[in-house]
Amino acid sequence: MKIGIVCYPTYGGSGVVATELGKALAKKGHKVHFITYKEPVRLDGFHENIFYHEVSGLDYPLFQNPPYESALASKIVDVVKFERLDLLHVHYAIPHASAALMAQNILKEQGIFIPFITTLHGTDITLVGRDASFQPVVEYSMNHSDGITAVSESLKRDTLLFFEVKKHIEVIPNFIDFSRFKKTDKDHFKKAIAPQGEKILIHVSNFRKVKRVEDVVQMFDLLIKKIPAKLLLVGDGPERMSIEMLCRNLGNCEHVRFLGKQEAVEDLLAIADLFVLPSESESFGLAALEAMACEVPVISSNAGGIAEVNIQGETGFMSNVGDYEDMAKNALYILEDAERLLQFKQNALAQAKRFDLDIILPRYERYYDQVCGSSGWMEYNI
Ligand code: GMT
Repeated sequence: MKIGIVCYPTYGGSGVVATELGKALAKKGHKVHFITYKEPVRLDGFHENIFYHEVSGLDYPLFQNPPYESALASKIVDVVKFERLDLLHVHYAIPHASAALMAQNILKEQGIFIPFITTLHGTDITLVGRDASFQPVVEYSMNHSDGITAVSESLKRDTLLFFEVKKHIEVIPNFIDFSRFKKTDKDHFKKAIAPQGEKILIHVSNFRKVKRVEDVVQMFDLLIKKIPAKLLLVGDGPERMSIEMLCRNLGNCEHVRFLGKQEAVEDLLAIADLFVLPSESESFGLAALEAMACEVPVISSNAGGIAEVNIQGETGFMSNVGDYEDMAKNALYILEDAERLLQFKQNALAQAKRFDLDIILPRYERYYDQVCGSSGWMEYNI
């Protein structure tokens, strides 16, 4: 198939999933065309089946904000026509679903029919999308998508709660590529971070408010009063400064390392004993799944779809949002007993295997066939 993928090219989860999906589809022989405003961060190296089309709009003095959605729709029209795409797959509803719909309508008038699938990732529904400033457009473009997928049952429920969606929503969870995310021996690195054999906790996020990174620091502060430990904070974002201030106020800076944005997260996960994800809202928690694939148990909140990934008392523990005392208690329970920690690590890996790329990718392919077949648009496109 010739598939157009529209996504955010940044470090965010939706862009990562879209890029990894595109790469995997390309490996299986599909021609994949990425349509984004910048080359996606995970789109490294050359592949004969991968193509990249940059969206660039005019920066005209009249525009306070350049109208990206129009530029994107125009680019989609151009790529679909020139490359004769069979299907568009847009990740993150805002503004990708409405841009795809606009492009579809323009192309229809020219006798070209292109179905599009919208994949909902999380904040496009739970936080931003349901806001009155976007809600009608998101609802309309979902209802006019030829297919909709959500990354968890929880996100599907939220979508049906906040929007009047008349279409079926197919749940296809996030996936993990075990050729990249697996436990490797990084002992020299472990010794550098934790020279006295301290336990290593890790948090990876975009440091947005919704991630509640302050709870990571608070739970860690309680934990180090009981056992020696180090905390790695990976990523960057708007909350970074206030988190640094919190560490200073708590006086635990010497045990906390801010590592900023890191490309090879798997190397850091390789030395970690616990992953911490206390999010206020989380549709799936891809970062937690990546940790589990590297045999790292998870201490998390029970928000959104996290429960579909982290199994209570088996792969880690979940607490109510904001209850960092309970998170510290659970972390101590796992870490204080070596055998128990090993069992949790093994369970984490076993659970991650359920989300193996080799299992999830065919589900997308089947859904593509189903949507293209049932839209009746495939025949127009040949
Ligand atoms: O919040 C992020 O980390 C980025 C955000 C996005 O849409 O770019 O991630 C969302 O999509 C990921 C991939 O499907 C999910 O694993 C994350 O749980 C989800 N984030 C939230 O719901 C807050």
